[in-house]
Amino acid sequence: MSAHGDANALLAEIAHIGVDAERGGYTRLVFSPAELMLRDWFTQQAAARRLDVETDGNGIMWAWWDVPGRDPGDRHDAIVTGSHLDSVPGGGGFDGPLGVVSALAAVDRLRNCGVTLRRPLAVAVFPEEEGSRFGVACLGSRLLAGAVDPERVRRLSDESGRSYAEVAADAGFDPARIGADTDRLAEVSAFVELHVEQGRGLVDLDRPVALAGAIIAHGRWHLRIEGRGDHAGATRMADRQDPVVVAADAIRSVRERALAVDDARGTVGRLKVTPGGTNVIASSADLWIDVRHRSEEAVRRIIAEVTADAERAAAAEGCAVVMTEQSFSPTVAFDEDLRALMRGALPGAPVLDTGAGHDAGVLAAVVPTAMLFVRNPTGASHTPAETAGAADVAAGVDALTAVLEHLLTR
Ligand code: HGY
Ligand code: MN
Ligand code: MN
Ligand code: MN
Repeated sequence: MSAHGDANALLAEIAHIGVDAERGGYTRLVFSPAELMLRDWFTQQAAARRLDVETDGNGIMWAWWDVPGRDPGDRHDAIVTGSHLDSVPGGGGFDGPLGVVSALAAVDRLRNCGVTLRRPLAVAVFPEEEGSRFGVACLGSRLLAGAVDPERVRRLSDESGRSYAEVAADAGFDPARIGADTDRLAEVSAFVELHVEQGRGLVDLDRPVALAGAIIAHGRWHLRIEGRGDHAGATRMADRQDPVVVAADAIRSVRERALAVDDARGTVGRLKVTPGGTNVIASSADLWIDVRHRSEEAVRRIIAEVTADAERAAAAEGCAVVMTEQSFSPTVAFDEDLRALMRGALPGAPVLDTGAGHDAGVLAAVVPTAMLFVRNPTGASHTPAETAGAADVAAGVDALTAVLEHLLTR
C-alpha cells in the first residue's frame, strides 16, 4: 500500500491523471477515461487497505471497513466519509479528490492507532458531482437521496448526445440499476465530507481547517434561443432573427439582475452557438445559467427576471426562447448536533458558510451531515489556481481522523 496516511503523497500519485493541456488544470468528466482511471486507482488503494470495495447501481463507490465480529451485511449505523473524483473542465486538482485521499489517509491513521470500531466506516466516491457532463449537479448523491428521477437520469445526454445510460453501460454499470440503491441510506448514521475551501474564509482567519455552517441556495438553468440561420453577407440587418443577439442580452441580464440583489451570484460560464461559422448568422444559441443566493426565493426571483428579459429580447428579434431548470438546491444548514459532536474533536474550529455546492449538501436532507474545509491559499476554485498547502492538507487529515474516531467509537 502506497503513501500510508499521507494525503499529499496520495494526491501526487494521481496528479498526472486527466491533465488538460489545452485548458490547463484537469478535465475529469464522469465515466471519462480519466475518471475511470481514478476509480481504478481508488479501488486499488481501498483494497490495499483491506476495505471491501463495491460500486452500486448509481455508480457510487463504497469502500467498507466493517466492525470485526459483526455480520458484514450489517452496516445499519455506518459513518460515511468521502467526496467526488470528477471535475469541471480545466478545474483544480483538489476539488473532490482532496476529500477522497484524506479519507484514505484517515483510515491509515485510525488503523495505526488501533481504533476498535463500534460501527462500520465507508469511504464513498460520488459520480457527477460537478454536473459537467450531464448538466445536473450532484447527480450521484441525488440518486442516493432519491432527489432525482432515475428515469430522467437515464435520458440525460452529454455534449455528444450520448445518454447517461449508454455512457454508464460502456463504463460497465447496468443502467437498469440506476436509482435502485436508495436503501443504503438506512445504513448511514452520519456523512462527513472534507473539501478544499472554495473561497478565502480560512485565509482571512489564518486557520487551516473549518467546519461548514451552511451552503447557499443555488440552481442551474438552460436557456435555448431559436433564431433563423442565414448568410452573414446576404442578409440585411432588418431581416435578421439572430439568436446570439438575444443571448448577449440574456447574459447581460444575468449580471445586472444578480448585482441588483445583495450578495447574489449569477454566472453564464457556458455558451454554444449553432452552427458556429464566422460568416453564418446562427440558427440557435444555448447558454447555461448558474444563480446562487442565501435565499431560495431570491434565486427564483432573479431567474424569473432573467427569463422575462430574455423573452422581451427574443420578441424584439423575432426569436423564441425556452428556459429549463436543470437542478436546484435549497439553502442547506448542516446538522448542529453533529457539528457539536465534531467540535469535541476539533475545539475552537471556526464555522464557515459556503457558496459552493457539495454532495454533502444533498445528503444533508436525508442523513446527519457535516463538512470540513481545508484552507486554499488562493481561495480560487474551478480553475488551475485552486490549491492547498501540504501542512494544511495534513491538518485536514488530522481533523478528519479525530472526527471519525470520535464518531466511530462512541
Ligand atoms: O458548483 C459547485 O458549487 C460545486 O463545486 N459543484
Ligand atoms: Mn467539489
Ligand atoms: Mn466543484
Ligand atoms: Mn459562401
